[in-house]
Amino acid sequence: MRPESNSPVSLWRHPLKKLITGNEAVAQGALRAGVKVVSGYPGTPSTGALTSLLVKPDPQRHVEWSTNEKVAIEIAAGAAWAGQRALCTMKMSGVNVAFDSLISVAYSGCEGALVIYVADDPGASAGMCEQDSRSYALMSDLPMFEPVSVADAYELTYQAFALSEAIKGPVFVRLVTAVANSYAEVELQPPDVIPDRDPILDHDIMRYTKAGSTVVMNQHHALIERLKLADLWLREHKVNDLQLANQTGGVGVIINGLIYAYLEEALGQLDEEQFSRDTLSILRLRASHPAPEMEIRQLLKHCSKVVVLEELEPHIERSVYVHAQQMKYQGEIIGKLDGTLSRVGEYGGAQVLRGLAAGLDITLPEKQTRLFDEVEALATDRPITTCAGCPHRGTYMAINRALKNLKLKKREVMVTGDIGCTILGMNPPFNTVWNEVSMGASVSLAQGFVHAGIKTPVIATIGDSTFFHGGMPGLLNAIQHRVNMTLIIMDNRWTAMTGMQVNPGTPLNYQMQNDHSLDLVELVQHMGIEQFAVVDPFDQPQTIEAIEDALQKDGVKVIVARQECAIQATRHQGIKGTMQVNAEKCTKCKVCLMITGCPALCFVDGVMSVDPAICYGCGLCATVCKFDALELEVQR
Ligand SMILES: Cc1ncc(C[n+]2csc(CCOP(=O)(O)OP(=O)(O)O)c2C)c(N)n1
Ligand code: SF4
Ligand code: SF4
Repeated sequence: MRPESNSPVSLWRHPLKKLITGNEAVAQGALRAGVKVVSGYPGTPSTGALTSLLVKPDPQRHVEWSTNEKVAIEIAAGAAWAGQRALCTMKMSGVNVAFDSLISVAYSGCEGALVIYVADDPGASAGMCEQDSRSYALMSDLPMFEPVSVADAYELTYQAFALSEAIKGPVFVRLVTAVANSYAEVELQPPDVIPDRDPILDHDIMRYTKAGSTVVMNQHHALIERLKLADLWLREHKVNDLQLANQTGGVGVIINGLIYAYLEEALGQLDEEQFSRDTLSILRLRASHPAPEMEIRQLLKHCSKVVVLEELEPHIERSVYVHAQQMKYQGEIIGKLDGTLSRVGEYGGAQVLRGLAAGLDITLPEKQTRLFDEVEALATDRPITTCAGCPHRGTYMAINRALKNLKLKKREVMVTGDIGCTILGMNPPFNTVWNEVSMGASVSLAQGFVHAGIKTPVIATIGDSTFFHGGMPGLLNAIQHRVNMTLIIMDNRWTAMTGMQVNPGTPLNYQMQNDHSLDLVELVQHMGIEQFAVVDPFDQPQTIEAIEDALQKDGVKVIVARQECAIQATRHQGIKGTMQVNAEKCTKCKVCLMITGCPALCFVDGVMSVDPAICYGCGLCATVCKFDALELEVQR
């Protein structure tokens, strides 16, 4: 890609070695490509890419956290339609949100560059579905790069911009958690200057609307043609690599993305007397879509067995079967569809080794596989808890107390949950929340439970960012259909779980320059709700009363439980204070610990104490001590 600008020349003229993460590598690749507009919504493991671009704002580049991924992709598409280079970032769940627009944008293509960075999470370390976003590349006929390493993420993001402009269509870059979060030293090239392009105003309704079947079908044809062009471009730029063994009739391995990094390790584990490296052919994919037809066919022609090594869904494997069928291939295809490998979980050396061993007819000693299985098992269970001083603790304590006061059993009252730190109300000691689906789903799920005929109160709980992202349409629906439910919006002013990004309700002094802050309370109370209250979850009597009140009334009731996230509040203002245990008054009943579950409370050797290093001074523990044994030393 060549600079086309007379904008200020960067002082950075020589390659620079830097230790960066995979996320930062995507950001650096985009900077190198002269990206002008960047939008995204936070989500582990993708968040770091956009965050790193916010560190040093450049007046020529617009970078923002958008309200949700659909908004983000529409912003990036608008910029790319106007001829600029745009990047949009999200985690895999975000593609589900963005896809309604993305498929339409894919049909229209773009004039500038549109690169979509998506981070998948095989192994579900971030706690959502093990979604394979390659399915979206297939569904939308968009090319997808799959970098193998941090350095590759840098290189291929840069290439993605070039490919997008070459074919005039959006391009995906997909990382997995292990690449997004790894660190490596990468040689960064001086960035291209941002092209000084006049924005295009293209009034082409045949391209940019879906008005009529002819329009849509023409766009569909064009989309398919762009994918063919992408195939040629990828071959021309040698993105994928086929190494055929000297002899025919051996084993061929097709391997994509990060797991290529495990190939050498796995080969090293095999007994060299049982196979010869010279008979092994390898097709290494750094772009899995479009699957490289020519190379796959060459490999099939050359080998009597083909092993397909890919995490999650057998996408490449299926396309190998299609080509094999068309070529009347007589050999064997080994992967997931024959049951050798699993569609579940992150792949490492173990799975690569299993696949290779099956292809090479080598029986692995049981010890070798068991060791890997044990490592996998170790990685499964991790308890999660809220921080000391978390305001959500106060909300869940108040819900539980209000139910008790109304003589309702917890098991009889449906409390729907949502994404974010708010979901931690599902865990002991609260055990309040029953379910979690997707951003905003708590509000509409609750309505389904009401319509199902539940006679006890139905409560929905949601965080502020999640409410802005996807909860608002659900609330509008509840208001329109006059559903008897209580919505509790836990407004901690930040998008906390993903690392404290701003959202529309974050106070003005933390928003980007020129941005606004929206008052969630103002917004919601004018929506036509039967009952509305704003409470401080650290004020237990006030919060309990508001919840009890709401649960006894009909209609849509909304309570905003507002108190800043303790982590952010500590950063900005320091802790509120430190709780002390008065040993003379403490009866060692442990009620404070059992009700709050606060990690700052410790009961060791028969003595209750508070860890001053993590206590925030929220005061919640003191509200449940009947003996006034907890005394707050105020510090602010
Ligand atoms: C579609 C989608 N996008 C992004 C995420 C990642 N994500 C998980 S929790 C969360 C933040 C929730 O923030 P908020 O609702 O304010 O609750 P808090 O964590 O602050 O309590 C986000 C963005 C996701 N799970 N799904
Ligand atoms: S990060 Fe903030 S909102 Fe999340 S658990 Fe900790 S205190 Fe609560
Ligand atoms: S005041 Fe009590 S509940 Fe609050 S952070 Fe300190 S120990 Fe935990």
